[in-house]
Amino acid sequence: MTSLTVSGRVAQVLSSYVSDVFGVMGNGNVYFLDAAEKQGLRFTPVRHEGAAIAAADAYYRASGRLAAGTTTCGPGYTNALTALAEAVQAQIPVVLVTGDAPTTGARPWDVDQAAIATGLGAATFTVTRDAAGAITRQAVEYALTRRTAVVLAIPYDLAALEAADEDLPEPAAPKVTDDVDGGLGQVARLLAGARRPLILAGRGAHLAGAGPELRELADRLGALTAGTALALNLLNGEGYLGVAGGFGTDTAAGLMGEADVVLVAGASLSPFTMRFGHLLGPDATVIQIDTALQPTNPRVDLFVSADAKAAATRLLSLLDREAAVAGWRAEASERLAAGPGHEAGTVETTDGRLDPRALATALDAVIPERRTVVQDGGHFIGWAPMYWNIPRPQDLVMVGTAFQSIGLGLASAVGAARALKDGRTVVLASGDGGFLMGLSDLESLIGAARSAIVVIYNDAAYGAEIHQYGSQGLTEKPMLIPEVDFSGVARALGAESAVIRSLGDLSALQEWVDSGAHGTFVADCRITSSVRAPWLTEWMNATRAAKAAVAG
Ligand SMILES: Cc1ncc(C[n+]2csc(CCOP(=O)(O)OP(=O)(O)O)c2C)c(N)n1
Repeated sequence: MTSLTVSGRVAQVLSSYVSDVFGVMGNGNVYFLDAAEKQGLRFTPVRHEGAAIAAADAYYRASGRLAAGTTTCGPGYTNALTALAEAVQAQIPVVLVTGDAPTTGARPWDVDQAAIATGLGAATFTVTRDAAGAITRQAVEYALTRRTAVVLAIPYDLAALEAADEDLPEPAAPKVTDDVDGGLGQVARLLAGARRPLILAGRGAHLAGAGPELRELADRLGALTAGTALALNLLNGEGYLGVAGGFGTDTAAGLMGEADVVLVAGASLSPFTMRFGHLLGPDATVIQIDTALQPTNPRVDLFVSADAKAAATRLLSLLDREAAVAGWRAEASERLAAGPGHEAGTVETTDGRLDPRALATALDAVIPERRTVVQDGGHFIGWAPMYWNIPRPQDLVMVGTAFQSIGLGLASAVGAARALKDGRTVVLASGDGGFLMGLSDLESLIGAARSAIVVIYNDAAYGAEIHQYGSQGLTEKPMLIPEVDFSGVARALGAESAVIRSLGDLSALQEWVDSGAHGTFVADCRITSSVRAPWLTEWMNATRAAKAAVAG
């Protein structure tokens, strides 16, 4: 190896795994950024460190490729923490390259960064002069194999020192484990005996690339299929019921509730997926296949710890004869056709502002079909999965939902924009509250995106909170936001924009799309807060029931 600084060695090893780095510079990472440029890594500046890891996280979710975030030590590092927690909780591999206290001891302003990371569940790998390359590789491999966020710390006094020569062996080929069998024989027998089988896929199935095998399995069994929001349309095709949980229709949920054997692949069965306990019938046999070591929901009757793709492949060989049940899919398609879809919404609302459901439907027709949808968090979060055509699971990126954070949407849009290679448009959906929280990175998005649309569901409020707490009589003053002219802000930063007060106002966006959809367009949509999303109603009912149970 040629002579390199410690930062240079880190960048060199990192460049064999990643091509993109997001972050903000400072004295703790300036040498790393210089070295990263020399190694040919592409740096996308963000304007707040809160965006560094969120962008890298969204980059991974949109493309399946690893990216890095970088911050200076101390305040730069602490600014990045919310997104770091989200990546840990959502099991997204990501690397945060950060400066850290000198090896000679902490300065008065240093904080214990490794201890903070531990509190979030992230491991810290601190590089040394002798083994900067090996430690970098170890950190990246750890993030990839354990699907988690790691911190790669460069002590302040080592950053610019020459690194020792290192002979770095090639990374070991991933071990192929054959952890099928045993339980899977029983799974195959249960599936073969099912009269109303359902296969429910989650993000684990998507990440494992198990879509085709699970789809084939469903066809062989005559099963219905569904997905969590993070595996949207993974099992699309005959018998597909849509999203399991609050973003789905009641008709589809009714059918899921009648399944007698449910194969859950790579889904954790969160309360949202389970409709707070109401999704599956009480007598259904629930089989879970997951890389977790234990079942993740008490409803699981049979658990197999395995990769979803390997398990589905094995199940196909165990169920090699055509065993499709008769009638179940036909009944489902009849009921789906007859049952109500999602509420269309109205044109006239009591306060004269837009009905978000009618707006979402109209937007679906205007935004380009080749789209990657990125979402912030808030009450609006269901409108896109319910009303927009989002063809593949990786086209719906929701950074923040695992940790239940708002404010990471703009940052995520930056990451998704950098990840896309195929001319897609990034469409960010955000509330006004979350958008204001991440506002500094509107500038980053405008700089980074080849084609981006920002839809702000602007109800001049923290809408989710109005629905949950204002409706109980709690003071609404902290829940209100003055009506911000986002269109003006967006133009000042270099985007195109329009205020959308009526569906007719969408013509401005349509014209922008027709003229090539280049750059960033911000649609500041003035919506009513008088419409409550069904998923929130469900959540509020569940919360109320849980409180009543505690109160006895
Ligand atoms: C970082 C963070 N701060 C506060 C909250 C609490 N919170 C949850 S939803 C919400 C309101 C979001 O408002 P907005 O972005 O306008 O979307 P809306 O709910 O109006 O659709 C708030 C404040 C949170 N989840 N995360």
